[in-house]
Amino acid sequence: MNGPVFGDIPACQARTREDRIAGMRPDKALILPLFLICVGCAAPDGGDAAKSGGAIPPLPAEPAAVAEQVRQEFLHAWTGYRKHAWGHDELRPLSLAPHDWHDQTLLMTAVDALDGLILLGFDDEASETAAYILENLSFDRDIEVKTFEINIRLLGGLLSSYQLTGEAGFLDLARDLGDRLLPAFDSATGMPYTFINLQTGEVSGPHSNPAEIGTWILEYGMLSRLTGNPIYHERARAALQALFDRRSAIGLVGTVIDVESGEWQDRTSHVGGRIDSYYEYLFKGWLLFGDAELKAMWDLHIAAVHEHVAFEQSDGLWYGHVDMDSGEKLATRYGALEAFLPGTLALDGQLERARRLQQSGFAMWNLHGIEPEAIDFSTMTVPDGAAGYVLRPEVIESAYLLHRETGDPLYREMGRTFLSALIQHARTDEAYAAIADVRTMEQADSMESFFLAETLKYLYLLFAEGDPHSISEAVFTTEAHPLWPAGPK
Ligand code: DMJ
Repeated sequence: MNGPVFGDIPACQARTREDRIAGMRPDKALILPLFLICVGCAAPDGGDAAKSGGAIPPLPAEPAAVAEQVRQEFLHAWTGYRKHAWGHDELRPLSLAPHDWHDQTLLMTAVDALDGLILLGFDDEASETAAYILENLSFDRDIEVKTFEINIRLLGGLLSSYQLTGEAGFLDLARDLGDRLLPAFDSATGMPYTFINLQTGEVSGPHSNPAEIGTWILEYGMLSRLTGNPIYHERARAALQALFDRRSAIGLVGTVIDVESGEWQDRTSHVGGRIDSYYEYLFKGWLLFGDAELKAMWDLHIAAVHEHVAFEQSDGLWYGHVDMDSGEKLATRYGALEAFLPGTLALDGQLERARRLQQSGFAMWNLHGIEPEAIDFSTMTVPDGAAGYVLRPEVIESAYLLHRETGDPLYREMGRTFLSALIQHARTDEAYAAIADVRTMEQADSMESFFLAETLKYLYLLFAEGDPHSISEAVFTTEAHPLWPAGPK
């Protein structure tokens, strides 16, 4: 299960830090001009715009027309997968070859994308995909998988597809997968191991992290609700509790923990990868199941996060890296994964912070015209090894949720910037490709399944009018699979 490998390409930035900061706190009137500036500076070698023949046409004015354009981009990416990688986990969009994470396929992109095909109204493609999954997907495989990824991409996808279609086969597959993942929770602490063999149940990887331990309650909770078997919910809930009980005296968690001993291995605290969706699921576990204890756990953590992990700078609000015990500030690093937080804060009604942090995420996007994996926000530079963009959704997810909660057109303007940049730099003739280095816009041969499952879904919903499939009543999993407390209408 290898992610894309990014090249080591020198920076191209000529602007000073002050110039960048000045361009990063745009008021509404400045957003479009800034976007044009960023597009102009983003690809010194001519980039993908040159490859695809120059300037892209402007986006339509009407939100519904932009939503339709996103639909067409979704279809474009889906068609590339359908044509070149059907029956496999992923498309490699530059070599136009299929890619499987393991020796045997788990149909990752098909399962991850199916509820999106349904929500965006691609009925024929959805029917064909549903039939293919039901006929061909099997979890009786002698392969070692990453428990977290399989849960969020596959179990979450199957549950959403079941709620949207009522097709019993999806619930059968979800139950089978849920059962196969259960032995992962048989550690001394009840926190799940990182890996499991789907056929033998053999576990490995005792060093895990809050995100991978704490991102189960939505999927396993819904599996219990739909099957009537409480075991899944119980195991996910116990894992959350075990993790919460190991918080520091100031209410923070670290980055790596041993699920056998319960000892922290890395005591760095932040809101990015390896911690992010633990916090997200405490809040959303309350939203979906009304579990008031989860809300209290979220409240305690998020107050500590605001107190110790937030960095107030002259250019705005950021969240960096601190020591989980002392709160000592360790690094001024913020990234594409951290950008989920404004959306979750918005759902909790913490709008002022959410708005300010989203502006920082937007500044990160505009630094080079597409966000890198991370920046050092004290210098507004990209650290070594963090210049890639793997088509991540989080800053778009936050724009969607902020727009939903505030109605402020600012967030659709951000969405236009995101969509234009994706079309200009990440679109290929046959699909979409990750960006190896946002300073050069060189593309990478990867199209993660979350590009369809999350990035384009949130972009579509940001502009869609009405309430397709009563989506406003759904709670989105961390992989953007909507789950409805009482099913979609
Ligand atoms: C997705 O698989 C999920 O959103 C996860 O929580 C974080 N990483 C990717 C997207 O960036």
